[in-house]
Amino acid sequence: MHTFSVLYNLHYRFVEQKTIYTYCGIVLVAINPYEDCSHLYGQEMIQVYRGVGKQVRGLDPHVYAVAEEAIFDMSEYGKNQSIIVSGESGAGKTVSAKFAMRYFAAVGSARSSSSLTGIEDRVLASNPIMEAIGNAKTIRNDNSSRFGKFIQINFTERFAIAGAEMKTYLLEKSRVVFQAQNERNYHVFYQMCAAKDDAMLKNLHLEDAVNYFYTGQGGHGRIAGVDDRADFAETTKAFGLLGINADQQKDIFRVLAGLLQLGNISFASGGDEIAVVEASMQQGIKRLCSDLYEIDSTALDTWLTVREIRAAGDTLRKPLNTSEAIASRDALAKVLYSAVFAWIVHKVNESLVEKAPTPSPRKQHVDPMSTATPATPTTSSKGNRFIGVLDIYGFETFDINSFEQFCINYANEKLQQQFNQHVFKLEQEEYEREEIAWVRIDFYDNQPCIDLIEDKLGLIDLLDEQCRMGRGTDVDWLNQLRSSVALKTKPHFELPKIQEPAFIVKHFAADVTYRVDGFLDKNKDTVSEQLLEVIKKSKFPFLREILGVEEQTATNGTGYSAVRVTNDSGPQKKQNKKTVSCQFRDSLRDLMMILGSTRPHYVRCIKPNDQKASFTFDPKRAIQQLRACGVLETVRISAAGYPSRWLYDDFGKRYRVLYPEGKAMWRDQPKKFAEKACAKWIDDHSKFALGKSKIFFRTGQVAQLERLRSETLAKSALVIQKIWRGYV
Ligand code: AD9
Ligand code: MG
Repeated sequence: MHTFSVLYNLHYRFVEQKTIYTYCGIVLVAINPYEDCSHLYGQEMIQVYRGVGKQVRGLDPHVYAVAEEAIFDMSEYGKNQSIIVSGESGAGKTVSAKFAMRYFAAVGSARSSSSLTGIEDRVLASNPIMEAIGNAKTIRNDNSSRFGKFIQINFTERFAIAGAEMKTYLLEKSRVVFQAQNERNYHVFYQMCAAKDDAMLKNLHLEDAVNYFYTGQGGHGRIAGVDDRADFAETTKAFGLLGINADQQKDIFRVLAGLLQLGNISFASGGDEIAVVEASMQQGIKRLCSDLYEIDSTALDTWLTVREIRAAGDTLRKPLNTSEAIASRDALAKVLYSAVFAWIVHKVNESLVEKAPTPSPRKQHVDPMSTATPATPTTSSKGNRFIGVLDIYGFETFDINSFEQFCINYANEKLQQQFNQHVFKLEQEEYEREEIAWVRIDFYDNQPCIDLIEDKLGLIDLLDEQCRMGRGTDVDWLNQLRSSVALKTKPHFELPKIQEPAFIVKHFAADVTYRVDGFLDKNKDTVSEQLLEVIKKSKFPFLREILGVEEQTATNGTGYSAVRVTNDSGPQKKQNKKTVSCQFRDSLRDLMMILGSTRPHYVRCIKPNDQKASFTFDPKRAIQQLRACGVLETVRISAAGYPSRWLYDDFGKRYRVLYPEGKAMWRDQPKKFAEKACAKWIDDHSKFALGKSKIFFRTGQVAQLERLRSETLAKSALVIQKIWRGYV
């Protein structure tokens, strides 16, 4: 019954009224219009919501309303806030998150003094940069986020932006070397190729993107409606705004151009299945080694096709076959790309720390925090409050799903759980605190699925165990899953009916079949030590810098021997034993802790059809998402519980006209007043409940009281008019 009416309402508002936002319980539902709706987001729209505070729920639903509510709650309750945007791939999370950030930037700048140096612009400029290096076209979304992002915007006590800090989560590295049909590598590569004659890219010998193996696997590489060349200009402008100067930009592009060259190195079989670099590659290798990376080409040639093995104190050289050589080349490319990514994130963060203004006693008086801001990003800016905006990769399923989808969908499970706990637990606790009798609402608890993934002897544990055994293969791991007694009892784990190297996880959003090929390598994420060493000996300082070479020498002088580079959000660390999935589990745990310490506001994005058709609503697709993400349950909880509540004092003040018999009771005994007034007007006494400090109402009751209130006020106005006329 509720399902139908929710669906009907959303459909009506979306298709007939072209309204993309609707509140469902505490959640703002945003349906992707797939049409330019700039009129909804202009400066004048910001003005509509700005400063409205608590009453914002009375205005049209909007992502700006949610942002305004967060600012109000931050000031009213002195608590950190978060805006959690969720929904499947292509549903509109990144767009929503950007508008929330735009709102904060507008509000934050208006309240800050004019002497501040455009921190708001810098916060916004981080978006095109992160999209250039972390978003790509998939078959689900032309601008799909391939990393998770939590941006914490710090506010001063007067709600000026005091800086920001961005944390990123697990970038999809495999995309750097592989793209499925009709997909692309990260946007930045296509932007560079489209702008290859730009002065910034001179001497990089760039060609069209289709000419590179790393950018051409998915097809022609163009996206309808996207001008890569213009986007290149936007990316460089944003770099500039964030203090990454032209020389540094050139360095970044040089490393990326080198990656494209590297990817074009192919191998031939030189007999006995031993790989040799294709003879025709010499020109490309020369470019890469002398012009771009300034590395030793003989060493590169050698270590692309040979691996050093240490056994019992001896070192042996083992020639690689062609597929091993390709894997080795690709591993290097992935390491280099993530190093560039991490370096940029680090720089962006440096620039988002509000520089301490020239100390002036007056300024310090107004805002003591601004001078206390440390030089490097940190969460410990005491006294400041923050609003975090979370925009991660949405739940996704493709024809073939691998380790990346496993991690992405795991992250979405965690987020869904956070939502359940907040909505259902919080409501429950409020009723208990207020000692109100009510019936518990069952909700779909996804804890068992999370246990399956992250618990002891769960999927991640078993994967790690297999990775630790030197010779384990993907299929060995699958066999372990097949024979695991523990997994047999898990309702969220299944094996496919047809014998294929895959397993199925029944996620909250859908069942997903994961192919096991590549899981082990992607989880280990190792690169040939010798190959990396070749790069580290480069004469190109930036290349050494992103690989942390100089930093290492400067700090302790030891040789640098990292073989695993899995940290997306900071410079590389020395050998780190943790596997990718383990690190991801830890970082998700931290993220949940941060979110748990904030007051969350939820935006649920819905993808209304799979054709990207404008204002087109496919009820089947919508219902599936509404059901999966718990929106229907929040509506149910609103209907079965008491969605509206008033503190007795506030209730008395507003509705005193409804019980004039009580005289000053509304002020002196507000609880008694509420009881009397409601008993007088609401026939069904189960429609309201008296808590310890608040009165609670079922849906529709407050609207009814409001109607009565305005009628009574109108009547008394009429009486006054009559009396007045009687006098004259
Ligand atoms: V993913 O999980 O990162 O693959 P998102 O982030 O949920 O996904 P995104 O925000 O990138 O999806 O939206 C996809 C596309 O839908 C955008 O590029 C727009 O073309 C379109 N979109 C989404 N929201 C809006 C909107 N409010 N107004 C207009 C929108 N177009
Ligand atoms: Mg996105």
